[in-house]
Amino acid sequence: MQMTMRWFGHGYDQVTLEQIRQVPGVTGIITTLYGTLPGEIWEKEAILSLKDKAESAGLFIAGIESVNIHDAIKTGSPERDRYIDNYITTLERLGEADIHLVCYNFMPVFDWTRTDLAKKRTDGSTTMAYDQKIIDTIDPDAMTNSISAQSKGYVLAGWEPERLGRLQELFAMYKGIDQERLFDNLQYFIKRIMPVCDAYNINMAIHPDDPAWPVFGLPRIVTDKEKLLRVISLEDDVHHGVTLCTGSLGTNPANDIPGIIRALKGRIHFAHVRNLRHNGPGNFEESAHLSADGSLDMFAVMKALCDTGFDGPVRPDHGRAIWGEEAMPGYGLYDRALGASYLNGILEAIEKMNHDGTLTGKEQYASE
Ligand code: DNO
Repeated sequence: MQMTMRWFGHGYDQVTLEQIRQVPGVTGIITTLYGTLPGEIWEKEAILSLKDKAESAGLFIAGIESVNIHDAIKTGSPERDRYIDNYITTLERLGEADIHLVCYNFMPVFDWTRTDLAKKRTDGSTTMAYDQKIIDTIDPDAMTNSISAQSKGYVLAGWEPERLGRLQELFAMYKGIDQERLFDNLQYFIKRIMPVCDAYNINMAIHPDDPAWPVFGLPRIVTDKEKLLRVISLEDDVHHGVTLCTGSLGTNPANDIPGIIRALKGRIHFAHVRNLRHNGPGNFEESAHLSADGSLDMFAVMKALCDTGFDGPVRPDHGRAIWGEEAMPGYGLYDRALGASYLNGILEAIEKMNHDGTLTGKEQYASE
């Protein structure tokens, strides 16, 4: 497993590559060309310069998160082929630059959704939180305004101003798009891009929907084991895989994440590992990574990833804002560095348990 951290690029991220390089065990970054819009072809020079920046800092690009999907592709509108052609060109260029992992999502209109970006916790830290009761009383514009007001001037991933300025138009585009149409449109996209993924050995890793249920009546198709298995079955090609995001799937307490990991064996190409605390139905907050601070068993998650032979990039995911750090909500350095160290500790323990001949832990967790 390669321990990585997400980095948004110069001018977007307050964290530097030099800082990331000093987090123990972190060797790679997950990054993107943040300024590009969905549907644009990525410039070769820009990809190579991003790669060069990572390598000059002693790191490497372990994957791209994300090459975003244009809404014409998600809705299956007549222009989709043109945008898929563009996507294919971007994939070719990434492959030529020796980059072999691309994370993306197929969520309509909104990417991840929160109602509070700085909820105060009892230890004085702040964190991102979600309460369905609040969503039920507001409209999408009100939620967007509230997220923008709390973003501290940062452009949040998935909340790019270009999209948010077109909310009504986007909602109109998705009129009549139900779950089945979304599955069909995803399949069409995957079938068209797989030849280039095969040629360049690029793993595509679809990100689950966050939270794992429909928001504002928009359909969501990547929310639980059954749907993930359906997603995978859309194309029998190993390059068509999943980003296992514990924070997204974990929003629904009914999701057994180690069980999902085992069911997706061989098709998980990337892992986002973080914890969250369920406060009630449809109500959660992002906790520290430590199992005891949240509702997820992080040891069981890491163990399931190891047992199923996952050896791709993993990253700590969102962190709380701690120690007075001024940072993009969810993406400060300190708590994510603590998360990476904690996950590395779990990995060391698993490795040593497996190598000393006592596989007790493995048996115990596998049988659950
Ligand atoms: C939020 C992230 C998501 C994720 C995209 C993948 O912090 O987990 O924005 O990057 O959904 O396309």
